[in-house]
Order: sequence, then structure tokens, then C-alpha cells
Amino acid sequence: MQVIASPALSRRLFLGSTAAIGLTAGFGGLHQARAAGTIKPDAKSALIVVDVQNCFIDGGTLPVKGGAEVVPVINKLAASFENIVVTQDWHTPGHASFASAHAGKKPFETTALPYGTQVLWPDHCVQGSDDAGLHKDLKLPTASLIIRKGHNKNVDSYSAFVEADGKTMTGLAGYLKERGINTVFVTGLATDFCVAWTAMDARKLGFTAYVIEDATRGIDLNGSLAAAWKQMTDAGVKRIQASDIA
Ligand code: VGL
Ligand code: ZN
Repeated sequence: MQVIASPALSRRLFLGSTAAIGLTAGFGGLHQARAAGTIKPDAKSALIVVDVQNCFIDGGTLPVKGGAEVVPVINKLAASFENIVVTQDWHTPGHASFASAHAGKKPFETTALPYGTQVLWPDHCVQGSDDAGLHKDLKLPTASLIIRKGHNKNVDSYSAFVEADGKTMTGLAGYLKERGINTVFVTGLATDFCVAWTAMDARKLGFTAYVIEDATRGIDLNGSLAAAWKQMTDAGVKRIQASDIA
């Protein structure tokens, strides 16, 4: 499966992909048993709003189908959270994740980088461009931190916590932990890349992690959306809907 940077993850994704549908349905069933509005975020909870940027919306450089639909859902969710963190994909021109930086490569192909297999994307979310700006209708006045990731020219960062080399920390874990936050609710774009990697790293770093499914949209490259859900739920990420939040 060429959608994942780390060889270990990539093997898991591949092995796991056929089982994804059954398990997903199982979790959906579980989910339906939960009464609406029963999860109440507290002072130790943070909403993470991943990459709701023009680049990932229709008219942008790497549009995610239905991407704009998450905006009103996230704006409404914000009222339930004391702590909100926003992320922006924030690449240098000529970034290593751009197909244009690799002779003979086209978008959505892969290449080997020192840290593993990298999916190559169209040029997107270049630092300071309108394309990299947050969607104009996103209204999060109480957000306390904007974290920018993928700003290292040679290393991608789907995760808001750890760059794709698997070791360079963005500082987000420290920020949350210093503020006593132990639970994150992840929303935004795209479900199968930056949202999934953020939620899985949150688990690895000891946070309780939820993904609010209807506040996300996926890219779904070669089955990556079902595979990401399988990986997330296997990692203990809880799959919920916006209506589950009180
Ligand atoms: C993303 C692909 C490339 C994301 C970022 O935000 O999910 N996907 N860069
Ligand atoms: Zn990117």
C-alpha cells in the first residue's frame, strides 16, 4: 500500500485492509447504541481542527471531496470545548512531498525518501499563500494555538504531533501536556491522512483520542479511508459522531 510513509505502518495497512469493512461495521453498530449527546468534553479535553484550509477544499490545490461540509459541523462543536487547537499544512515551495520536486514523478505516485515511502502530492498549502489559508467560514475565535506542520522542506508531517521521520516532535504534545490536557477530539481534513496520523500519534503519546467522523472527510486513495479506520480503531481511537458530543 503506497499511502503510508513508515514501512511498519504500511505493512499493517496492507494486511489490515481486507478486514476493514467488517470491523468498521462493528464499530458503527456499537456507536448506534450510544445515546446522543453523552460525551461531555471537560477542561482536560481539546478539540483539534486539522487542516481546514483552502488547499483541501474545492478550488484548492488538493481538494478533498465534501471538504467544505466539515466547516459548519466544526464551528458548532467549538461551543463544547474550552481548549481548541488548529493545524495548518504549511509546506515550503519545492517541498519533498510534492511530485513536482521529483523528476519523472506524477501526483499520487510514491517515492522512497530517507524516512520511508512518501506519497507524492500536487503542490499544495505553500507557506503564506491564500491556498494555505484557513477556510474563510471557519469560526474558531477561542482557539489558543495554531500549529503549522510540514514546514521542513525534506520531511512531510501528516501528524500534528510527530513529523514523518517518526522522531521530530512538533511541540503539540508538550503544549497539551503542560496544560493538563489528556483527551483529544480530532476533526478536519483529511480523515485518512492528517486526521488519522494525528489521532494515532495521540494514542501513542498517551492521550485518549476520539475522531468525530462527520467532522472529517477523506481522500480515499486506493482504499486508504477504510484502512485508516481499521488502523485507528485497532489503536484504540474512538470513532464518534458530532451528535455524541454534549
Ligand atoms: C494532507 C495530504 C498531503 C492532509 C496533507 O491534510 O490530510 N494530505 N498533505
Ligand atoms: Zn501536505
